[in-house]
Amino acid sequence: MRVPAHAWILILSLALHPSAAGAGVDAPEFILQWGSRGAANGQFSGPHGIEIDADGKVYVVDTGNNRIQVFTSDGVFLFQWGSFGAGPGQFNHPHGIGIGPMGNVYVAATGNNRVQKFTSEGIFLTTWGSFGDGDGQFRHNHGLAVDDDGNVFVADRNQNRVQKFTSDGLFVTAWGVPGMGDGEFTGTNGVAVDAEGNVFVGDGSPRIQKFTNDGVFITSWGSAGVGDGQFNFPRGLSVDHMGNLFVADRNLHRMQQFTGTGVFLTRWGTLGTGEGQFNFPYAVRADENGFVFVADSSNHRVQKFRIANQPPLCEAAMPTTAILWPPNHTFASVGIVGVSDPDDDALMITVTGVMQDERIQGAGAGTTSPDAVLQGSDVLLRKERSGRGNGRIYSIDFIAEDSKGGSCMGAISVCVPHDRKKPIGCVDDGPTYNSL
Ligand SMILES: [Ca+2]
Ligand SMILES: [Ca+2]
Repeated sequence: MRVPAHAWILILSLALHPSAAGAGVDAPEFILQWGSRGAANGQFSGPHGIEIDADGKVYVVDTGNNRIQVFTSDGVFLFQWGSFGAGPGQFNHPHGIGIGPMGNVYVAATGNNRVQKFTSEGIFLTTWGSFGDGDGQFRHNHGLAVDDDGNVFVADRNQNRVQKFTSDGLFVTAWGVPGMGDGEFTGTNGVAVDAEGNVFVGDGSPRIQKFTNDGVFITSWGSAGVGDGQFNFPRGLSVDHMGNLFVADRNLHRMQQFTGTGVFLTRWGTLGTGEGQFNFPYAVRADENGFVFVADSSNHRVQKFRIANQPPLCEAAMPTTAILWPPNHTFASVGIVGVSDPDDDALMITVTGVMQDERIQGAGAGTTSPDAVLQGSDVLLRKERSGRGNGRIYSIDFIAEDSKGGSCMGAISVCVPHDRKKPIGCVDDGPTYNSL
């Protein structure tokens, strides 16, 4: 069989294309802000912690006012609790906050070296911790994070360690000694846990360290400086549901976004009071809806950002059936798989056109027509080819759209081979004829 130079053969063993690697993304976009300096509802005095619950409510640690304020996702004040002191529900310089899988709220207070556990409405449940060096004691606890199993991780700053507790405050383990090596700390500050239970820690050195759920060192990245992936006091950490790590790079007044393995993705922010500017941002939290909230401490406000949408990826698209057989002139329904979205958005796929490399109703190809029928995300293709040809190729164009305006266009090919001789395939003579 003579093969035209431009032709290619579609073999059964179709290889998956590697999906495009995310070499950088757009910076999140500013959505809104709330807060000003003061002690009234919706005002702040140097907020050092922030957390989002499963309903999207925003819990802000209003450090200077020794209270927790709760807002809607758009900054409407809902309720608050707390005052200065050492009693149940009172605080002394609270910093870290985390919300467990059952909705319970944990707050680490530096001044009295304890963690308090509350209901989602702020009703006191229990407390643990005191000043000291033992298990479950603290020397200025800062960041706090809760994993999906309810374990509570506390950055025990002046002991240069992270302590892990059960959801009720029973000591599980601790790790860290002073130093700059792997698994060593110069004052632990920010802590975050991803969906797999990996623990990320920021300390006084310009780096992020990643550990297993029990504190085994995995990797670290970062160096001193102002470039991408460099830090000057990475104070606040948060992992979103896609595994992106957000870092509040406090002394550089900016946010940085990484993959869970430390690949730099983007950064935003400079010193200032404008939208998207920061003044010592202490904490950052990403929710499950693509929003990022920052406790912009010295601006006494919260800023809300939306993570930039990434369009779907069509490159790895494949037909649900690549070879149609036998050629009995009936229709076969073919769908499209392999289209993905970096944000995990739901996708709508629409087949937009079908072309083929053999004439419609050609000699020996039967007298049926049309040869394809569009059916939304699927297409009906006629199992048919010319008896004197080299196999029929259907070229199917489609568009994939996410719910945020992102889209990609792609094409797949389906073959009706001339015969069953190995290798089974088709010679593509070009998408010349409209199958519809
Ligand atoms: Ca998307
Ligand atoms: Ca052909």
